Amino acid sequence: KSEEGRQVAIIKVPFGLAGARGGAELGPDELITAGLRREIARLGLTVQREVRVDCTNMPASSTEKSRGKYLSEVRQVSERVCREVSNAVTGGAFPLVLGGDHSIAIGTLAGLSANYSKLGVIWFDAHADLNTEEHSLSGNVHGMGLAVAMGHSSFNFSQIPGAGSFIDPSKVVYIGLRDLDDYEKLQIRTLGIKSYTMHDIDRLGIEQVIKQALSIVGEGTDGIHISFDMDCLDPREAPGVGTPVPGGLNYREAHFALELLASTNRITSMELVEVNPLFDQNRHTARLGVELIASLLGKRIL
Ligand code: B3U
Ligand code: MN
Ligand code: MN
Repeated sequence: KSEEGRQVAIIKVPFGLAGARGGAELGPDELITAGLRREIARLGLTVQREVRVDCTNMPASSTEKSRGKYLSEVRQVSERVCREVSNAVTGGAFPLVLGGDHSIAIGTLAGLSANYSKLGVIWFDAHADLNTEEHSLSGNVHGMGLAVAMGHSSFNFSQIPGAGSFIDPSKVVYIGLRDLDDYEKLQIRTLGIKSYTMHDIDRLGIEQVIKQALSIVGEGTDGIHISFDMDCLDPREAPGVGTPVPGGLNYREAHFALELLASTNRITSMELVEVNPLFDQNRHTARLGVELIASLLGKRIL
């Protein structure tokens, strides 16, 4: 794939009902205001389209009995995100999905799985997002996205119109974990999901972590998706998130990680989620989000 003329599809998903506290629905506009389109233009890339997924006027289904909060809203948004992501891929553009809380990954992964028969996923997050409605202690669906996409939830991923097959746990790698529920720890072991916790990053260094991660998601896959939850970063770097957890990635680790990924020319999509302007200062977190997207899209220092 040549850098020349690469097309990007910006897919904004202003949805925040599935997070722990409101505000993530303001994320996409905040990222645009922070200069995302200018950064993309500077890289010589073209924005093929910018779409805003409608996240309003969704009547909740009254009959549904579930411990997952706002599950029917998440379902509707997932269907719309799936459609837009799928359209972007078939239209030859790089899908760049802007959240929104992390539940929007359900739709992103549905749309990608329709187009890639074997998708690799690198999940940057303080959390594993591996809860199910039955096991979640919070009921917040943003903590369940990967479980849904792997088919471990009663939220039926395959019922999303256009969705492909479930995400294969052996092709998922976590980076930045440091806040896990007991059930999630058990699931990571049972499913054998490769995890680079903050402990591993301290021990190996971020370069080694990325190299190892790439050897896993890069082998036998026809696409690699980066799901980037801004709370993977240390709250000192990114205060504007819904659920900050101390001890995260620092500025240089995050940029270096995404630069290394970009240099492989193998990344086929990205989503950046959980920017929450209500807890930010001076748009700091959104600006960092824009910078990190630029690194993943190929921005270099020299
Ligand atoms: N694991 C907890 C906390 C959490 C997950 N994702 C975020 N927070 N952002 C839960 O609610 O499932
Ligand atoms: Mn997350
Ligand atoms: Mn998180």
